[in-house]
Amino acid sequence: MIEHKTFANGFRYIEISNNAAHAKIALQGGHLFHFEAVNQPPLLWLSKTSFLETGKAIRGGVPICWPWFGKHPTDNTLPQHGFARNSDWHLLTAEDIDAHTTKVVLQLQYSVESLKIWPHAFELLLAITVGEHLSMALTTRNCDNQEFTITAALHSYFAVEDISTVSVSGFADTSYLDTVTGEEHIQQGIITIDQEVDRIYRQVAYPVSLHDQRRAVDIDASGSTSAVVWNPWVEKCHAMADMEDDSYKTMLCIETTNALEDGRRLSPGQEHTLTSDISCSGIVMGRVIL
Ligand code: TA6
Repeated sequence: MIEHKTFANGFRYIEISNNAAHAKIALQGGHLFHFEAVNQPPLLWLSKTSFLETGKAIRGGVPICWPWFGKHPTDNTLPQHGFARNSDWHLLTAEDIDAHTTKVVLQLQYSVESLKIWPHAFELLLAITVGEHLSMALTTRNCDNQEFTITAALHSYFAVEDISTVSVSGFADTSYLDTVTGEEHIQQGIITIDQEVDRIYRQVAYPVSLHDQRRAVDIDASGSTSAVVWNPWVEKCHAMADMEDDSYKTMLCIETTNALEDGRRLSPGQEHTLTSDISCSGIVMGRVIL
């Protein structure tokens, strides 16, 4: 079932329910802000104090960072993570493929406003498939007569039961830029989180997996050789208006990206698709299946 909903403040979203999962997608940002498979706890973390209002970025779910990831490379007055997450997307199609699978395609195209801050003609398509797995595919088309380069992220916030018990596998021996210290490192073994972590991993061999006490979340990707792992920890969390002080304990971002050297240069007419396919194993309502 696909329902079109609007909050009293005008914030519009699509609510999807099928036999496998339940999801909510805001038209602002093409932003998936809820995904919950049947008999599982929510996959995605959403801040209890997140804005769900026009013009304000949502804290949680899967923000689309595009056409630049992080700070703009040359102009600090431009918004962090680009403009796609705060733009109004157009719903192209929404269809139930079968009783367990629903597919939604959203579109963002260049406009007078976008050309003022990023002078390129483009089409961006986001396909979100809600089923036993969650699949997202972000396609960038160069509609310009000159080449352009993008960096991007499917900035996924995962819900975890207790950050102190979380481990992330799949990154061993991978090099990363620690953006907290500016240092380069090689990952030794699994990732655990006991301080602020903000890292861009290079040459990632997907799939990677997030484990907590109640489940394993497997993240596969294509069109990407990079990934970001982020937890703001105590002080940054406290400093953010749209996060509660102890929020860092129940979230971890593992982001499928085109970051650093993994940015993509597109010629006129060329397109690039970044995908993320996310599945869970090992749980039924909190019980680990052996
Ligand atoms: O992906 C990690 C990151 O770039 C962090 O540096 C952190 O600032 C985060 O994204 C959130 O960014 P935002 O602009 O949503 O506050």
